Amino acid sequence: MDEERLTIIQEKLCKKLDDKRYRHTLGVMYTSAALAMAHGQDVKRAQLAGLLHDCAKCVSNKKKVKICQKHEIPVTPFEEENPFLLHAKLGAYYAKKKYGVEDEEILSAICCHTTGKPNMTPLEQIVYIADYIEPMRDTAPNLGEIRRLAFQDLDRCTYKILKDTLDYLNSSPGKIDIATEQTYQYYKERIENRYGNQ
Ligand code: DGI
Ligand code: FE
Ligand code: FE
Repeated sequence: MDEERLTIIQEKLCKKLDDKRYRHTLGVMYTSAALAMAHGQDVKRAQLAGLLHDCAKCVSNKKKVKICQKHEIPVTPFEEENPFLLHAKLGAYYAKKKYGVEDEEILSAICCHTTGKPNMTPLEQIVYIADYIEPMRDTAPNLGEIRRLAFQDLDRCTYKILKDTLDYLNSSPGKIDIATEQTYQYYKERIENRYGNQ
């Protein structure tokens, strides 16, 4: 993958996303690259995954469901009720079909970037984390601590983000996707097994 390919994709995305989303996208791209450097991962692949993670974000919710059904992308009843969640799955589909990405790990990083999933690869964790900490983000609690953790320990950082996301979502009942809950439980156990109960 070369710089030219990244530039071509950026130009295309700039037209598909609103201005704020595009700037967030660039933030996630560079933050993914920085995290890849810190954790000995492939910088260009992290950059490409970060760049494309929200490529389906600016499709209307109604269309998201329709397009998924049309292309036989499975939609759970929870996703049908909360269709914004589908931008991740649909994003992976677009990355493949519209942006020519064939790297399965990049596609899966895009696919799970909103809820996470148990036992993510370092690349998947990097995109999940970069989405939460990129410089334009400023409302989440504990951002300072989470940003520092991101460069030190991917598992502990993933766990902290999931914990804070669940705390935030728990204020509105019936809002938690099973995937988010399962991911949280997985990383909770992983951290406990590593460090003992804390
Ligand atoms: O697309 P972005 O806004 O950049 O970020 P994202 O794809 O991570 O989506 C962020 C939102 O997703 C955030 O407000 C928390 C929400 N989210 C994550 N897991 C769940 C969830 N929302 C619901 N309703 N249920 C979940 O399980
Ligand atoms: Fe997203
Ligand atoms: Fe995002």
